[in-house]
Amino acid sequence: MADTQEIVSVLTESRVFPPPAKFSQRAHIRSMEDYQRLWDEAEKDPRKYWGDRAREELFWKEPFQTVLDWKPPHARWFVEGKTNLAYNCLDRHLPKLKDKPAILFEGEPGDRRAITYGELSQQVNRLANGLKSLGVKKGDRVGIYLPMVPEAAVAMLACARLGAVHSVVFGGFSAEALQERMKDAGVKVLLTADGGWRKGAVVPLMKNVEAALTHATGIEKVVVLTRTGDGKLPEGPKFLAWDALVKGQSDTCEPEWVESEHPLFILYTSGSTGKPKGVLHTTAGYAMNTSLTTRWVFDLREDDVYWCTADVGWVTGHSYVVYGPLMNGVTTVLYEGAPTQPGPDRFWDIIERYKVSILYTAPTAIRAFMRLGDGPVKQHDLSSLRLLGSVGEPINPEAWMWYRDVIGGGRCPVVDTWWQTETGCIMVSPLPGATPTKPGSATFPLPGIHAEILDRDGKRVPRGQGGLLFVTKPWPSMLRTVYGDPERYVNTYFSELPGMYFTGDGARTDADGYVWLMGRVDDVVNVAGHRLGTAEVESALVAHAKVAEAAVVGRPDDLKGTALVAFVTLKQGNAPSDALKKELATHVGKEIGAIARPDEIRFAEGLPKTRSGKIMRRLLRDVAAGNHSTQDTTTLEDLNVLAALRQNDE
Ligand code: 6R9
Repeated sequence: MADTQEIVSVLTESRVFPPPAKFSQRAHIRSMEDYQRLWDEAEKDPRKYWGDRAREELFWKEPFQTVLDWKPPHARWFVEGKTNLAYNCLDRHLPKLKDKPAILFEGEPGDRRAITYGELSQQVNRLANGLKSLGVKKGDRVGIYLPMVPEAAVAMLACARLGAVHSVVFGGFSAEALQERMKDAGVKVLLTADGGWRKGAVVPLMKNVEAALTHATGIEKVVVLTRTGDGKLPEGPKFLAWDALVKGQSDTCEPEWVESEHPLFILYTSGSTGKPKGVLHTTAGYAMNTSLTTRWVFDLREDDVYWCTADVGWVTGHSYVVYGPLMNGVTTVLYEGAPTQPGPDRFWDIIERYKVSILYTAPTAIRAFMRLGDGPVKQHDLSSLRLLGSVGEPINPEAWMWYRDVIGGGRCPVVDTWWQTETGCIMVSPLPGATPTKPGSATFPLPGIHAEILDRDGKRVPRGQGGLLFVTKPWPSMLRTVYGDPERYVNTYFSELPGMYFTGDGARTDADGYVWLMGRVDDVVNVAGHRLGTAEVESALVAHAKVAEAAVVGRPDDLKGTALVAFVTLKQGNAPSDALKKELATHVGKEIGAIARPDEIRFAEGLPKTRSGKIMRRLLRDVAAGNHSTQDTTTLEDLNVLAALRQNDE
């Protein structure tokens, strides 16, 4: 839930920053009149609007006739068309951009590689041919568990070229999390590496893969890239070296021309209940929206050096590290490691050396840099920057101002972009040449995106009031289903108000109609920009032999946005201790990944419950935050439990 302090501070925010005139003059969208014109066009005839965009944005092997087939809540876009996303990212640029860097890579240890569009295209084709030789065909699922190295992009594009469906798992996830996802997606081939570099140490990807393979996963082959080790493979016929697979493969590969609605990828994300959901995106709608929003929101120009710091394991990495920039033919920076390795100025050093012009990062990172002070920033020349973006969680006005003033030198527009794994692309965001920005507001929905703030009855809430954020009309890059669980798609996203997509976020508009995001209204928390379901962490905790019951809630945190607090009751015969706290935290790390490790574990005799036995998380949120609850406790089964939890506080 939103931090109340945050809400107060954004409510009183009155600063407005119009786009710098020099920026607007050269921008794709130059004024609010231009924005309004596009908005009206999309509103008047959405099929014409999106159809035109799709024809402009993509190369079509076969044209579509039907822009949208909408049987709520199921959408099919650009129905008869055929295209290929790898072709759109690479081949169509080659006549002009063959020798232009597509990727500027920097490893954490300092190794560097520049890969041109020509070279990237060859690498993708070789790997695609290699995958074919392993029997990968259109529609097969391929797992990707790699560090942030160029091969991660190569792997995604090779899948897209073959019409295989990729499922990337963030390298920070554990063996258990990997195994669960691979099994759910029915992955046939897994592309991985021996390890990756993070904070000067090796992330043991291969070890995790081996552990995952001790369970049934259905994986037939594991292709291993050498990154950190000596190239020795684990024993067994499943394992194959990446180099050996691509060696001798042809560097041309005919793209598989797929239908618009052919699945492109499955990406697992946390929900309010149960296991992570496999969000499924299809080809053409996703590609079109991603390409368009990258150009408009980041106001891309041919000579931009664009750096999105997200990992390819998250949707931001899919849409705005790999597909969006490459579809637009710009140069994208890929950095493997931690932001402060080896020193607090690593990011600024990278920006200075590569002359990065657009930086897109998360509020958590910005707040962490803010804490380090202006010193590390001032050591570097950041004058190449012309635009700054933020994503992943609400950005507090103070961090926004620091970003603008200290990183952007006061001259770069800041775009705070709201979107989700499910939306595929940016939905609510300033257009930097047009929109006057306010620190902490994502401003307005993009043209054609009907993001609306409604109450539970579907009525639009008046300006100034809070409500739930819905998207009331379909858009091309919306998720199509939850992989393997079509009912969950309907229940999770379209049951609050039938036919309308529920985001899970609370939001309000101010007197000028600006949108202010207020955080999740469900049991999803955003820890350091990483999306987690409290239910997942709870189920990891109760899987521990000593734990009877667990409830996990978010607590506002200056740095991470939200910190995780776990309330745990123990099975009889087990005593609370600091050692056990450590053991439980490690256990969660093993079950899910380090990002899910609770920041605080509190042992309790009992958890507050309603008479029907539901844990009252809203009360626990107050206890965790140290607030005296003003909430209604009439349904609380045992008031003593609450009193005891509070006492533990003192
Ligand atoms: C892209 C991404 C989605 C959730 C979303 C919301 C939060 C993302 C935000 C933001 C406020 C922004 N979120 N961007 N909240 N302002 N600019 O992060 O996808 O990992 O699926 O998370 O993140 O709560 O619902 P994902």
